[in-house]
Amino acid sequence: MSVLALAGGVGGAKLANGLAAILPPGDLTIAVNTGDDFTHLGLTICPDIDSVTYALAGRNDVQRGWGVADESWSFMDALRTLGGEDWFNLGDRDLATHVLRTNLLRTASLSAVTADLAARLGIQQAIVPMSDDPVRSIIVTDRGDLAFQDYFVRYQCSPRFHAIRFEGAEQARPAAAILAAFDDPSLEAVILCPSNPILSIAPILSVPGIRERIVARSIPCIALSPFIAGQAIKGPAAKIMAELGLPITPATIAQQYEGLIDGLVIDSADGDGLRDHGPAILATDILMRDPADQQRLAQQLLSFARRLRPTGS
Ligand code: FO1
Repeated sequence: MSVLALAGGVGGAKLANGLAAILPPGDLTIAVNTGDDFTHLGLTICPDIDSVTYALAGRNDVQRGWGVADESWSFMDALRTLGGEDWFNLGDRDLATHVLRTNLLRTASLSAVTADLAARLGIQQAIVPMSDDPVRSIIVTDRGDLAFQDYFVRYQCSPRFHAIRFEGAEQARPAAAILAAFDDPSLEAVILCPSNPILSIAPILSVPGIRERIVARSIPCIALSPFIAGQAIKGPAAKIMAELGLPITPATIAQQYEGLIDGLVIDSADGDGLRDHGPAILATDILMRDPADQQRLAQQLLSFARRLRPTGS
């Protein structure tokens, strides 16, 4: 079964890892959010690409949720001593990725550099930025418009969330490998990973052509809820939904993806309240505690996809 997965940070990386474990490498394309990318200390940082890459390489820090395991922080210590900006943490091992990427980007596209770095780490699956053109997520808050990492890391998501906009999206084109995945007759499912729908998946869908291709498809599109029993599994999704006046329920996820998905995977703790309207529901244990959970969920997801017929067909 050939799959295109749209992924943001931690939740996306976990499911991508599960899918990578059960699908032949050539059958998985992971389209990754680059709205969080920014230039910091002269380096191009692509946090979601890094989360997916480190997870598939088995190098991710499971506790922290971002960066590399067995990390050391000499660079940050030295930077602090020199009075440099220290609100964004770059571990010593992680730093090598950003330095090499920044250097490679002088002569190659982000798609090519991402594929190159993944291959150097022994990854066979296609990890693809949503676009090679710059798209930047800007968070509209009660403290003004904030670049994504300022909102997320510098201010720890404490400003009140009003809206998000995607600078550069109108001019952006989907990365060639994403268009190729959509055009591949063997593509059997599009998966919206259990990433934050507003912060992580919406930027991918903002790239002209991606949403349209999902809507026009003749294959199932399935989303995974990032909520369990009224709580976000990780990150600020619950806080943001509350600030937007939206309940922390699968119905909110179904609403965010209205017109886009045929199926929604939710936690058993959330029941099946969507049975009578909206997408088909698979209720199961969606918490991915370890690689075994990731593979089980990926397997259940693919079986669900096989059973579904796309909207309108
Ligand atoms: N997240 C943090 O909460 N604090 C950090 O200092 C931080 C540093 C960092 C460095 C490299 C990288 O690839 C990711 C990093 N992240 C950090 C994670 C990142 O900001 C977010 O998890 C994503 O942008 C949201 O998906």
